[in-house]
Amino acid sequence: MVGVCAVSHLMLLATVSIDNLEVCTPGVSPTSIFHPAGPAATHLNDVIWLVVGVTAAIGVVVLTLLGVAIVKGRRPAGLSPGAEPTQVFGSNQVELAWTVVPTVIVFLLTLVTVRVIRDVDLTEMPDGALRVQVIGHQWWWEYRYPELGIVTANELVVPVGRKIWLELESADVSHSWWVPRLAGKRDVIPNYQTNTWFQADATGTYLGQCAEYCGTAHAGMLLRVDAIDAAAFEAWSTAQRSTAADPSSAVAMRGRAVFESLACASCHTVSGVSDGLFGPDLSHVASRATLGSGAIDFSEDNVRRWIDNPQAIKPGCNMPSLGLTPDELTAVVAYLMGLR
Ligand code: HEC
Ligand SMILES: [Cu+2]
Repeated sequence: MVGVCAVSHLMLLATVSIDNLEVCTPGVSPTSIFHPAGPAATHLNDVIWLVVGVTAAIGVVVLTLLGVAIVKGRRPAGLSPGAEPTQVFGSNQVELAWTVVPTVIVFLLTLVTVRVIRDVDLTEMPDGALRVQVIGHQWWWEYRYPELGIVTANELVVPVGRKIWLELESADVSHSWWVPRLAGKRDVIPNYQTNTWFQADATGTYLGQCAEYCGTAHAGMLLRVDAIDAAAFEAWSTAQRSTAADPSSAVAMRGRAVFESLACASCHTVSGVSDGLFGPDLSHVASRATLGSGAIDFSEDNVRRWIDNPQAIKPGCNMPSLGLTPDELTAVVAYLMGLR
C-alpha cells in the first residue's frame, strides 16, 4: 500500500507545476486519488481499492500456483531429455472452477461499479447545488456562475461542504476536467455539454490538470479549486460581482488607457471597460493566486513578466507579446494590480 501511494504520488506530482506545490497538506499530494476530499472522490477511491484488493488476491493465488507447478512439475530424475512427461487431459472440476470463480468475481465488481457510477454520474443537478459553467479554452479555464452573475478564470472558488454542479463545454478542442481529490475525470467536448459534480469536505486548495491532450500548452493547463467557508465565499462573490475597480493613481489611469488602446481590450473583458472574450476575464484578476492557468504565482513582478513576454512563461499560449515600452508596461501593471 505504501508502495502504491509512493508511485501514485510520483506520477501525479510530475503533472503539477512546482509553483503550486506549496499549497499541499504535508504528506498529501495535492492531486492524489488516494486522498479523497469529498463524497464523489471517496466513492471512486473505494472502488479503486476494492479492485486493487481483488486483483492483488488473484495475483497472489495465480503466482502461488505457478510456483507450485514449477517446483512440482520439474523433470523427474532419470527422464531422458526430449522425452514427454505424463500428459493430463480434462478435469471437469478444474474447468468448472476456473469458469465459475472468475464469472462471480467479474459479476460482483460490475455490481459495485454500477452502483458507484449511479452515485457519481448524476444526470441532473442535485438539490441545493451551486451551478458552475466550465468552458475549456486552449489553454485555460473559464468559470461562470450563472445564478451569481460571476465570470472568472482558472481558479474555481467554491463554498466548502456544498455540492457543486459543473456544466462543461469547450470553446475549441476536447479537454478534460480532473481534480483527483474531488472528482473523477470529465471530458470537455466542443458543441456538447457534459456534467459532473463534487463537494469539498474541508477548506483548502485542490489541484488538477487538463487530462486530455489538447495541443502545445496542454501541460500548462492546470486546474485549481479553492474551497472556502460560507462567509468567505459570500464576501468573495460580492467582490467578484462588482464592476472592476477604477484606477486609483495617475499611473494606473494611464495603464487603463494603454489597455484600452491596445489589443488587450479586444481579447480580454474588464467589466465596464472592455468586452473581449478570447482570453480570461480580467475584471478581478488581482484576486487570483496564479497567472496563466497556474503557470506562475500572481505577483506584481510576474504580471510584468507575463505581459512583457507570455511565450517565455507559457510557450505556445494564445497571448502574444505586444511589445509594450517599459513605461506602458509599468502603467498596465499598475492598472491590473488594482483589479481586486
Ligand atoms: C490575442 C488575444 C490577446 C491579447 C491581444 C492579449 N491577451 Fe492577455 N491573454 C490571452 C489569452 C488567450 C490568455 C490565457 C493564456 C493562457 O493561460 O494560456 C491571456 C492571459 C492574460 C493574463 C493572465 C490572466 C490569468 O488569469 O491567468 C493577463 C494578466 C493578461 N492576459 C493581460 C493582457 C494584457 C495587459 C494585454 C495587453 C497588453 C493582453 N493580455 C493582450 C489573450 C490575449
Ligand atoms: Cu486542455
